[in-house]
Amino acid sequence: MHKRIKKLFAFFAAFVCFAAGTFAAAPVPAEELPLVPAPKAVQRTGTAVFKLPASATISAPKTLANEAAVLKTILKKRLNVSAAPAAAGTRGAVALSVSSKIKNPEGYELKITKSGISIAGGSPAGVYYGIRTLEQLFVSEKKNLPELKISDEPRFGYRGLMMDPARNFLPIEDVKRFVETMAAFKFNTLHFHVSDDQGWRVEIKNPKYKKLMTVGAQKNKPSGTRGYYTQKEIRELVEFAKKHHVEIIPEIDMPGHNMGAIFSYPELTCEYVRRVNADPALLRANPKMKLEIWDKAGVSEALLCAGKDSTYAFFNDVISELCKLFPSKRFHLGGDEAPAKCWDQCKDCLAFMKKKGLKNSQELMAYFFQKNFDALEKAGKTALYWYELDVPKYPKNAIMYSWRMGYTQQAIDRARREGYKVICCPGEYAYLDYPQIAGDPNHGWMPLTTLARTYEFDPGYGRPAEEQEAILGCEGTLWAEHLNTLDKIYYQAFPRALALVEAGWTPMDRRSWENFKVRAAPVVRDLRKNGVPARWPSEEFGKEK
Ligand code: TNX
Repeated sequence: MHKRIKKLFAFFAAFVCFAAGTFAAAPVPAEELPLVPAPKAVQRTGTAVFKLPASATISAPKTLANEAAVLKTILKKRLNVSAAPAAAGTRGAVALSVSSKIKNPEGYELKITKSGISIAGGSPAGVYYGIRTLEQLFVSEKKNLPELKISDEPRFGYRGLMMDPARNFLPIEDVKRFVETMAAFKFNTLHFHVSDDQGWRVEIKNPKYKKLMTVGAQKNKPSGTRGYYTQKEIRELVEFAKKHHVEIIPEIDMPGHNMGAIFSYPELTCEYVRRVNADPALLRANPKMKLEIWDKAGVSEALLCAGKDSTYAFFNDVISELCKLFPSKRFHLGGDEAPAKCWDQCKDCLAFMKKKGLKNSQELMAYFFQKNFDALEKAGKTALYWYELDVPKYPKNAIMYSWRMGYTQQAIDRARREGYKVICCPGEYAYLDYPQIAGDPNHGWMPLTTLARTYEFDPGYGRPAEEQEAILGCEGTLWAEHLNTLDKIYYQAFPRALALVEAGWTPMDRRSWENFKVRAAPVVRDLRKNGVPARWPSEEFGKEK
């Protein structure tokens, strides 16, 4: 009896070991591979693996030389695999191609079979995204790649992050690093906010505007830095970003948020603001009209004067240089938080309104937008704006960034009625400068925006397909009043930017918060191992292993 029990026990033990062994060897279910954003379709196609050799070959047409170089760098960095081009006419261990069968230019198909890896894209961008997906497989599977097929394409064509070196100047090298990090997760746009009350950050060569750099750029910058980007640096940034399929959209905010320019050239603001600054009593009553470069957060009440031709001439001069510098077809003209108090008191604005038959300062605002929109259009660009509810009319074909908490649905309705397009960056989901957990650097009034909250975001708001045609995509903002280093920016951005890009990339029926946590945890761990100080959300992911 005793013996029999022993035997039985041995049998059970053997069975448990066998079962456990099988379990350990079983491949990670396709749904749990650490891929963020989740691809549209992942399928296991067999049980074999393809083992990457220590030196691998890449075959790619000349048009994909950039993508082949990106892949080569990744192979070296991730797996210490050196890569060389495959001999002409032969297929490499990794084969890159563009396929006309893939209709979405950002779409791709990644196939791993026991004889090799192939990535076909709808365009070089699609191939790039296939490579970035493969890189995520390297993180978990190393050189042993399971047979599978991934067919993927983005839900929205616009997936952006916004950086704000106007508030705190960030050296160009840091911007480039950030661009590469965001591109790895399939963001395709950097919205670059380069002027505000805290500084003017981009070189203008026209000698008339020298003071933008010598005065407007000289605060809120790390000591020893210039405080603005030279045109050469911007060109290099644009080139670098292009290699990573990231478009840089510049923003010159106006008529508000522009003390960098106004303090350099006070004639750009209303005569009323200058009157206020010359009179201590008036200034005490209007402290936010003070002419000074700001070094704190807030909204200045000194606007560019909309009632003088010279302001429009300034705009034309500056914009014509910037349009050449930034090849993007889109140009952001700000338009947010512009209290029109100074326009209502300004002799020039009042006379101008009368002359043009404009009933009030909000009509003047619409006029100001339209005039600048037209000038940009002549340069072949579309103007983009932060959507404000009280602006009576925006230029037709403008693109609106919906940002105010709780107003995006309204912005979408208005866009559909009036023919605009919308990019969704609602404060309640997409403001990555807001604190992500109690105890985070909490900037007073800013609401808590957790990772789970950001994950809930559906930029299409569950609307029928035809209504979603007005929506171009989504963007996360990293306003930088309190972010003066790249590390702080990374901490705010990640992991929430992973949730956000999944909202922009992955179809809703492929998204699940529980599944996201499984996929994202190894990705965040990998970021942290590689020098990106993302926040580890232990309340969601558990203790970091
Ligand atoms: C509002 S969002 C602003 C920014 C601030 C931000 C702080 C927007 C269009 N304007 O100027 O930096 O709040 O979160």
